[in-house]
Amino acid sequence: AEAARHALAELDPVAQARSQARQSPPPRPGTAVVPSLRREVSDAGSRETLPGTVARVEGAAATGDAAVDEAYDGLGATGALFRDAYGRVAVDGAGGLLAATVHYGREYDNAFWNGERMVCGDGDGEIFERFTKSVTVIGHELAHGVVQYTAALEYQGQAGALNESVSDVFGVLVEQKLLRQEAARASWLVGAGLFTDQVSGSALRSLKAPGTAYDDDVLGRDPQPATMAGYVSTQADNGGVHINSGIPNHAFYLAATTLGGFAWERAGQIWYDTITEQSLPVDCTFAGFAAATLAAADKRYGTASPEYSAVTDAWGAVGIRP
Ligand code: ASN
Ligand code: ZN
Repeated sequence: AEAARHALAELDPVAQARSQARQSPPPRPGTAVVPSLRREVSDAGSRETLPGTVARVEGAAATGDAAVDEAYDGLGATGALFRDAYGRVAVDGAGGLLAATVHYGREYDNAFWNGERMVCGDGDGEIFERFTKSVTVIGHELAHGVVQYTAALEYQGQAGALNESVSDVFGVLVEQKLLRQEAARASWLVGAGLFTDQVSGSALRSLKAPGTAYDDDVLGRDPQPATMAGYVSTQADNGGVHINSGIPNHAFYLAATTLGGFAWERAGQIWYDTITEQSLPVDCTFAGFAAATLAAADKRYGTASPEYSAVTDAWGAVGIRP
């Protein structure tokens, strides 16, 4: 946690922009300028009313409220991934606000994207700690926003599981880039550190080993399958969107670890190209998404590339034929 906090401070895009401004001469006319991110964190004061009261805006000093400051740093790390790896400025891709509300509700055991902002509860202290503790969760919620503005996958069935999976993928990539972790060294966990020590579990989900993130008396066992052999047909959870997401999650993990190096660079680029350039139908199936990742890999790297092979093999390994 200390290392992550240090890394967050180091990679703070505002601090980076300021130090670059000090070190380098002003850009000549016609030179591209990297647009800066605009963050805004509000405080719901334990009510369930949004957006709440603005607590910290871009460039303002830390407040001392851990949830506010963690949200601010997590918005920065997420904004930095999308901008610096993929050239996307903010969630809307047009330099809009990166917005969050914290201290939502009383003992609220979740975080979500409401169509405009990330919203985080403080947790009940029995099962969950505050949700801002996990930068992967912050990345996950904001990635729901990116999907809303791009592929707009409906939140139902396989398309919903893809929506969830894309959020998990970019959630873990936010952390991996922040910590500059190579694929082979990363935890591939979403929501590590959210459970209290009363829960038997390490995280909400694992892309490396879906189905193993927790096994607890109260919560039960992590229900995620890693392959189509374990696909769960259910009406619950919008048709199992948080369950079957394990399958495309694991395909991403396999592609990224086969390629090696930094997962946000080639595997992440292919997934980003897929949601932004492949005109996915809103009711996209797993097979349709797999085919689109291959089309994206072909477009950027060609069919003879290691990238194309790694993605092909990854979908095969989880039992999906594009
Ligand atoms: N934390 C959940 C998610 O972002 C909330 C939800 O189910 N909408 O997927
Ligand atoms: Zn989600």
